[in-house]
Amino acid sequence: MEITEIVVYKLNMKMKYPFTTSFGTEQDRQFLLVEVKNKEGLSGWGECVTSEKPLYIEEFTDSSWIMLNKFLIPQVLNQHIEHPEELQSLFSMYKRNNLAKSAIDTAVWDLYAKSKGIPLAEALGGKKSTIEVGVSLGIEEDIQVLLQNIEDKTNEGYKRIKLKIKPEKDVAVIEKVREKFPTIPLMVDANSAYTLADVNILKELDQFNLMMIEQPLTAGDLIDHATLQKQLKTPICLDESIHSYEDARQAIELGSGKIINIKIGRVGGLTQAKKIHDLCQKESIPLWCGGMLESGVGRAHNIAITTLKNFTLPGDTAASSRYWEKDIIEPEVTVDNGILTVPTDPGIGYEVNYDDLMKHTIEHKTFN
Ligand code: OSB
Ligand code: MG
Repeated sequence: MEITEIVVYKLNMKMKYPFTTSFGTEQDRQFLLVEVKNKEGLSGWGECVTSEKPLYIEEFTDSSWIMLNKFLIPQVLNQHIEHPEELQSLFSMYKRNNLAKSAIDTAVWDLYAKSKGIPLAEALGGKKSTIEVGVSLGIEEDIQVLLQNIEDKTNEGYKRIKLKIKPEKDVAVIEKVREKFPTIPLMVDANSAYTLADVNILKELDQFNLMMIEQPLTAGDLIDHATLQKQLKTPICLDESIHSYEDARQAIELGSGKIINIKIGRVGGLTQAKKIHDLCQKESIPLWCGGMLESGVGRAHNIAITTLKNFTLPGDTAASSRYWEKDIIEPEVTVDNGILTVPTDPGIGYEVNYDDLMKHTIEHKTFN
């Protein structure tokens, strides 16, 4: 493949509903799309899953824009690339900035699969034709609203419900949820809102038969999570602590958790995601694919990686309509009774609707 042109798009896209986590509320998604084009006129698409502010992770949309423009795009433009794995060595001298790296990595994987005429899932080695999905629900001020959201999503057939928690919005909330829904597959996500001083609160969650507690402690921490896991019956799932293969290896060695949520962006792209997948499979650590409130482009990549064997737990890759009035891809991602059918067209298997893309684009830049 020779990448002859790259376009970066900065989008503002309003979600149907606000989404509240322990770190804040988001409704206006501001993120980037990267389009890589080859000589033959094929386009590969990737999403930079940043937000306007660095609240979940240190990167943010404007920082990634600079990272892409100044450092990453010059590394791949007009390069001859046989396989997307070659980006690892082209990017490795630049530290972190995984969300920006992932935007190009995923676009090049899409282009690669399209140039071979095969679905991205197949290019990655995925074998599943359907995947199971769950849904992540934000914190609500009013418990009745939360209970209604859970009921709606359960009725739609989602395979598990994930609830965001934070201090003061934890044990009492989950107690009410379990009263009404005693047996649904349920988990919680704290987004790093606790410390080891809160161990008694976290231990109280053990009574609710949760599938897991996602990222209770500081982003990046592995040591305190290992200490905490020894005191909890509920498995800990790591999100903000896993940025690389090395993080995953160390987390497994330390016993920092029993499950890993892989986000393609957070680990720097599909090549790293696949490498972490293979390690976790060998080490019997179950995986699921996390979400970043993506547009259809990022969602399509999440679907493709989830077809790998060790993604055994339902992920956060819900239907387009859970987030958007109208997604920017065609067809939109649909979920039927918690089951998502993996597309079979080449590459990501969805077409970007250029008119819809442009409706949400506030700035774009072409490199050639
Ligand atoms: O921690 O998994 C998270 C959304 C934004 C940032 C972090 C997280 C989330 C979600 C929503 O939980 C996942 C989704 O529905 O895309
Ligand atoms: Mg999370």
